[in-house]
Amino acid sequence: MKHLSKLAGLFLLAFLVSCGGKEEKKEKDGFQYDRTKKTESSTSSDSNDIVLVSDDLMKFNKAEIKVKAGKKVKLTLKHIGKLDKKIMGHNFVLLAEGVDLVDFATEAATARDNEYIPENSSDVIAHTKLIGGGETDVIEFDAPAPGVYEFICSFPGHYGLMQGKFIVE
Ligand SMILES: [Cu+2]
Repeated sequence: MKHLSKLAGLFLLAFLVSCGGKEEKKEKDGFQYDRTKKTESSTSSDSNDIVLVSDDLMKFNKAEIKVKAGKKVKLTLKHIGKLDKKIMGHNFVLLAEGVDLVDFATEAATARDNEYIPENSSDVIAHTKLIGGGETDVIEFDAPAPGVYEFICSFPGHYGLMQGKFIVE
C-alpha cells in the first residue's frame, strides 16, 4: 500500500511537471505578439531629401529621420490612403527642442481652424499642410542645429502612433 501511494505521488509529480511545461510554452507563444518589428528608417544622404509616407492606418513609414546639419531639408509628405483629411488628415510637424510632445499635441488638437497648428507658436520648426488620402505636400526648411528633435502628426489623436525622431547630425 505504501508503495502504491509513492507511485501515485510520482504520477502526480509528473502530471504537475507536464502542466508546468505547457504553461511555459504558452508564455513563449505570447512573445509572438511582441511588436518589435522595426520601422523602416531613412538612409541619410547628402541631399536631405526625405519622403515620409502616411496612410489610412494612422501610420508614418518612418520612426526616424536623419539629416545633415547646415543644409536645406526637402521633405515630401505623402498620404497613400483614401480617407478625407477631415477624417484621416495627416501632417508633419517638427517640434523645437525641449517642447513637450503631449502638451503640444493637446494644444494643437484645439486649433482646428488652423489645420491643427497652434497659431504664432514658437514650438514648431517646420510643418506641412494637412493632407488627406491621395495628396502630397512638399516643404523646404533649413535643418536646425545638430540634435534630436521630435516630429508628429498633430491631427487629434494621431500623435500616439504618428511620431518619430528627427535627427540632425
Ligand atoms: Cu495623422
